[in-house]
Amino acid sequence: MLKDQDRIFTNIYGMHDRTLKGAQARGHWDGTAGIIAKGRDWIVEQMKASGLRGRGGAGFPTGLKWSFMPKESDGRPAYLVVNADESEPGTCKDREIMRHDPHTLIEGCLIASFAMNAHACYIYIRGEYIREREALQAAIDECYDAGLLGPNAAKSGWDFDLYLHHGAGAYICGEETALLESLEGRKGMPRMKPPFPAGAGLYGCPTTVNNVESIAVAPTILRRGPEWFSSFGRANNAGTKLFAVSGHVNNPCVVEEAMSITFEELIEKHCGGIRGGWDNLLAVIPGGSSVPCVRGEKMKDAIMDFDYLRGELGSGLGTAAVIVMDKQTDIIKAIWRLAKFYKHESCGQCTPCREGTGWMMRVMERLVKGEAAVEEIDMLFDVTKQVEGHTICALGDAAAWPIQGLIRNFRDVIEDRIKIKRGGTAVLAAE
Ligand code: L3W
Ligand code: SF4
Repeated sequence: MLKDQDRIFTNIYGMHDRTLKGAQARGHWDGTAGIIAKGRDWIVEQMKASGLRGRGGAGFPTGLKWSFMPKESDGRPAYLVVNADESEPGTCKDREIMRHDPHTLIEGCLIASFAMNAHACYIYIRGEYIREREALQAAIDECYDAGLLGPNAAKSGWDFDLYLHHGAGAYICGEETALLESLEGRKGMPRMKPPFPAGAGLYGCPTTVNNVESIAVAPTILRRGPEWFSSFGRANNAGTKLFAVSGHVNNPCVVEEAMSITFEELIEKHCGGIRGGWDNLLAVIPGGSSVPCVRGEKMKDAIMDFDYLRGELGSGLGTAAVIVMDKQTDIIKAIWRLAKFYKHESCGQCTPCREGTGWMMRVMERLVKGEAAVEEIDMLFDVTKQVEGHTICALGDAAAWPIQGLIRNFRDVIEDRIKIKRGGTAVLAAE
């Protein structure tokens, strides 16, 4: 179990003073100018050496992403954009950072922006996060008053402005290019990639979009050293990580733990166990609603990191939003609810997603009631394969994967429901 002295987020439960004074007393904003004085290359190399992988879902190496930004300005300004549009079902870790530990994020914005030659940073916060917006804005205001933001920010010699922009409730605005469109004042519709934001992002300028947690951990990594950070977790899966555990555990919570902790340890140490005991565990979605669910019996010894969950279980760490479902759950209905969510949130600009999400949702609706033919299970799976990888952004994949996970892991449950509905015999489409 991670020791308290190794936790980056020292106020994740809001037990301490979240103001600048309190944050400084806990070690934040310590030696910020000294870190900046070491220069861009040093910062980027340290971040690469730490092994930090993006905490927003895709796990892209953070230092590498920062290195894509042009070293010298070509006349265009560079921007850092923080993706705080936390909307992935089950995900509520960034909320806790912004509510209770906002200075970790603000200090990270300054250092990361300097490393990427950006004098301005926008934090795009989920519209529904009203209290978090207030807490973050209050912290930003404090920093301006204290000279930590603005001209010669934190006496670093770097002029830096930080803006908070709030969304209006669209999940798709968490996709980085839709977020940029929205920030520019247009409808949040994803752009084709490439070009990636590092080449042409906000207002056509070099831009890096990073998740809140990725930026908020950077100052501590730079203060304590990349070796300290990479001493947690396994190779290629380094660091500490916020896990948001919800659903049928006795004590749902957000907790910072070492990456690669086992699922059993995570649940027993921090969540008071599974409701009704381990024998009552049906399924887990280990990384936010976009990754496939896994059968409960495969999860107990699972290693909670990118490579294990994807490589061994065909799922993913995603945002590390761990959704636990016990045997009282109607798993078909739970996945149908996600299908409904993705249909609702599809921006509609590409056909496989616009049409496919509705189609998948309608078949799922019938599977919930058992009003389908057994062959339709394979047909539904085929359709998910037509959607996956054939769309402009990852929402198409995100809509397809939970259904694939259901069919792979719970085909027996789907078939049984059809049989029961038809009076005990599986019905074929030809009948
Ligand atoms: C320059 C290249 N940059 C990749 C950058 C790219 C992006 C990052 C990752 O989707 C996933 C999605 C959700 N040159 C580059 C490059 N980049 N190649 O690296 O890119 P990508 O395309 O792998 O992922 P993505 O489009 O950012 C994110 C999944 O995460 N997810 C959760 C999402 C929800 C939230 C939330 O609520 N906070 O994030 C859960 O699984 O489905 O697959 O920056 O530009 N050659
Ligand atoms: Fe829009 Fe869906 Fe296409 Fe993404 S995949 S661009 S959400 S229609």
